[in-house]
Amino acid sequence: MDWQRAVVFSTLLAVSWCAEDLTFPPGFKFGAATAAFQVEGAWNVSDKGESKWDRFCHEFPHKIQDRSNGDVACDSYHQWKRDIEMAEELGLHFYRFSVSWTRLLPSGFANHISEDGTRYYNNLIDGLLEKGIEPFVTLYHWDLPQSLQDLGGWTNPLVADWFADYARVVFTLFGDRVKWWITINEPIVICDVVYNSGIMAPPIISPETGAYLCNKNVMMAHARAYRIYDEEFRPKYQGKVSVANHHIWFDPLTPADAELAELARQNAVGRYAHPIYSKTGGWPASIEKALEEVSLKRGYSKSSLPAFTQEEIEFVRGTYDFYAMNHYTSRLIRKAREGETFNFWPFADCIDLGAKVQKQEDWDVTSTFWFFIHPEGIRRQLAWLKQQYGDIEFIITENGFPTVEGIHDPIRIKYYKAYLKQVLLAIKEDGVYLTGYTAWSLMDNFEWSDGYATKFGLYQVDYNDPHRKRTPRDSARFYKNLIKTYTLDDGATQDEL
Ligand code: GBH
Repeated sequence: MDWQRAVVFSTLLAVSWCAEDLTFPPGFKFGAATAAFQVEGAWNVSDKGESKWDRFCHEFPHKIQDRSNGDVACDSYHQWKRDIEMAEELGLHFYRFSVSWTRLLPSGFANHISEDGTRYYNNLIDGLLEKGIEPFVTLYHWDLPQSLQDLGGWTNPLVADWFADYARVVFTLFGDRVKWWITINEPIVICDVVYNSGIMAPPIISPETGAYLCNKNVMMAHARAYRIYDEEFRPKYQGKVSVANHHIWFDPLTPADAELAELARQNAVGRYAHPIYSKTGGWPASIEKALEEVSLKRGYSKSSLPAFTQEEIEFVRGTYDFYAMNHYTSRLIRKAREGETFNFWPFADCIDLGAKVQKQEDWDVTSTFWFFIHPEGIRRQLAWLKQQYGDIEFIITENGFPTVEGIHDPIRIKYYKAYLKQVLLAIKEDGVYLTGYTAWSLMDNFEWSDGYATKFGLYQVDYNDPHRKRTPRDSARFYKNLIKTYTLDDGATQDEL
């Protein structure tokens, strides 16, 4: 290259660099996630107790797309060394996994701690730390002990006591080595999806009551666990605790729907975040009002959304050390027209707000029905959260993409790039203090009511192989490379795996 061409070339490089800075800030952390029920299998080995998802799959196989269950799943209970190896291959800074409540406490209560369960999580945690990978642990990712479900599960206020006892056991056993904690994964799924849809465990439909009882109980359970950590464990271990909310980004269909879109955000996110992250605590005022109105209209004497006492408001408020955000998809929202029927909230309509949701025409669909592609949604969601709850530390605890088959997954890479670009804009343009990103998922796994048909893995899992062989997809190479180079720039070299 002669000097003139060299000058032109470097100028072009500099210009494109300024126009688009595709690098992540130094110190930014990348991880990947799984959840116990989705990967562990070994559903009844040793003294493990039955969870509500074990029961659901066994009793209602027709509710799972391929009539499958979590009995063996990815067999991570036996394949944990390979799981650690994959995390190491990718160069992950942290691995987010969850503890199975009934593997540790077979009866659901803290009267008996399983030695076998303790050993399993000790092996996983120690193995990760040996490789310099931080364990990022979720206490509860949807697998409630069936014994507690039989007593009403998340609609029984005593669930806060049961969860607090369980949390104390987990912090006691593993708190010396685990510094990152999520109490509960996606309360909106545990409450709103479960009690509105009947497609997840338990199949109890109670949209007007169950979903809201659950909402308050989950907030109290989270706060109990947070306070226990704060008082009994933080002084010696200095870890961080939060709850991972699920976020569907709502945009108004027309400008006239702007207020409704904001109400939907408060209903989907605010109802689970405002009590914890806002300055005032308690329910978002707009939602408190809307739900009281609809409850009275339905003939109830008071709102279906249980009130917090002042003491409870103070107890829940501020129970976070960072904000954990799961995000996948977006919706457009509009006012329902006379006579329109409603599909169930939150991935579809919202009867309580008289709202219909839809996809924007130019959003691509994916292999699973609830998921449309809208990369800008993740940026707007982060900016909204910052505006609502202040300039706090954010970590994306889940984001990922579903496919059906195959090792070559250019579409997943395209998704990750598009969403991560928006994440960078949130950091650089909107000033969101975002310190980490988690890919869902490290490997294909039991995708709840989709069974094994929908695949989110960076690694493919062969379910016909007794050892559940894991093979890296092209997207695994992409992610490894991103972690190594800290840039989304296409020019960066692709590593072998
Ligand atoms: C997250 O859920 C979960 O944390 C994780 O376990 C899961 O594997 C991952 O994302 C990918 O799905 O009846 O219309 O609500 C995301 C929320 C909740 C989306 C259940 C799909 C079922 C469809 N999911 N929902 S619907």
